[in-house]
Amino acid sequence: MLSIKENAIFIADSHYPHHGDTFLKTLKDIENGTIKCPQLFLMGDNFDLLFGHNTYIQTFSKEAITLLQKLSKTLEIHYFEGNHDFCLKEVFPDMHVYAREEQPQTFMLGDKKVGISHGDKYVTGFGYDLYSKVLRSKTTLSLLKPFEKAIINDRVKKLSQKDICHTFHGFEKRVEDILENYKEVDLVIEGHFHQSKTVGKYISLPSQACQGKVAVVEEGEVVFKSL
Ligand SMILES: [Mn+2]
Repeated sequence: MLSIKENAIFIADSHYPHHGDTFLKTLKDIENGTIKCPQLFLMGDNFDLLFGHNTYIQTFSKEAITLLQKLSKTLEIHYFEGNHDFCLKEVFPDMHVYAREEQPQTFMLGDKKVGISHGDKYVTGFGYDLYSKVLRSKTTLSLLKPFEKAIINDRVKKLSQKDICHTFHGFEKRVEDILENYKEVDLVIEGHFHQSKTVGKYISLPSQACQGKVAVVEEGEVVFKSL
């Protein structure tokens, strides 16, 4: 089983480029050595809209994509696809990319078993499951082609105006339901909810877009911090 390394960084829900450019700045700092990390976890929704089988959508985030492709040649990067960024294996061939159906993955942190997922895998309902599957299929994305610029432009415009930072009332109850699916692990790390809080063994990562923070492993503990 793979291990989470000391000083590993978890970046979740950056929603780049519509909600700030901290994501790009962080990647540049990793490249130039200002930030040192042996292992990077991209926890999903790092891009506000990005998917494979389509070149037009990549033009919105070209610099960050190119930089990630370069970094992944020498840095161990694990990308847990989110609901805004998917079908990424062809975009990032040198990363470990986990599609929704391949999540969660289990890693070791010291002697603890850690379940890791973007956060939209469980307790979402049948409609969402079906929607996710259809949206993320190569066929659907290929069918979009004749209309792709109009559809993508419209989607991008709506997403860039969306208010994405909210307090999730009743979050503890949702966590309880999610944890029903994580009985075999000692710790769970997910993004998606933008809550930046820990509930029992459940770590809801900060959103880089909302709280401006990431998670870093320091002395074997997962801490939230601004870089
Ligand atoms: Mn999400």
